[in-house]
Amino acid sequence: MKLYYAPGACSLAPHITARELGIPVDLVKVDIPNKKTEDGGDFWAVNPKGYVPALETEAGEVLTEAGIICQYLADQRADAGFIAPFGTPERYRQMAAMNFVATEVHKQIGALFNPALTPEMRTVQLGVIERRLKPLEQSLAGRTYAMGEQVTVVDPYLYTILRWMRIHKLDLAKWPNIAAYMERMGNRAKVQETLKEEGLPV
Ligand SMILES: N[C@@H](CCC(=O)N[C@@H](CS)C(=O)NCC(=O)O)C(=O)O
Repeated sequence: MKLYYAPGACSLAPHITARELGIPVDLVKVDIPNKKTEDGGDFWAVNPKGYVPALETEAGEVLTEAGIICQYLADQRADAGFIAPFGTPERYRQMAAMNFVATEVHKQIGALFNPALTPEMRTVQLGVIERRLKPLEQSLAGRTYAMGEQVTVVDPYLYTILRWMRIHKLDLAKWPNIAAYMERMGNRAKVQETLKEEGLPV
């Protein structure tokens, strides 16, 4: 399988997922602004949406959307306990959490990367982020991982996006449960291996 990624981007989520599960993936780095793969290929031809991550499966199909790629990878190792079986209440809880990360955390924190963001819009956006982090902070109280005591498919995605808080200089001190969660995730051996592989600070 080939994972198209950019260091530190949301593609880090499926990359961590693959590592956690021992699934070998060939990494293909993408120059996002120029839509070129590292070997000079046209990334538009891989993903017409122009963004990472994209996963080319063994069957040659290209899957996109970070949360879906993470679930696809986890389903390849269904017996690892990283994802609940389809049709179970727990799977729907995990899917709801993945959707929350995708639409309410990823897209809201990701909006801060927009270079055209005015100071006024940044303030508005920070308010939205604050409202999304509040229930997250509450849900992490007394929990080791996003869904409970066991690490699941939700964690690589949540961790990847919350890592961006540091880039945007958003202080995690006011979110002690989130800060502790980030430390726990960051200390996982497979997470550290993945960060090193992408050339990111551990
Ligand atoms: N809906 C997509 C969004 C992916 C996304 O925003 N990727 C960013 C990096 S984190 C990117 O490649 N952006 C470049 C672009 O949109 O042109 C997903 O959930 O995977």
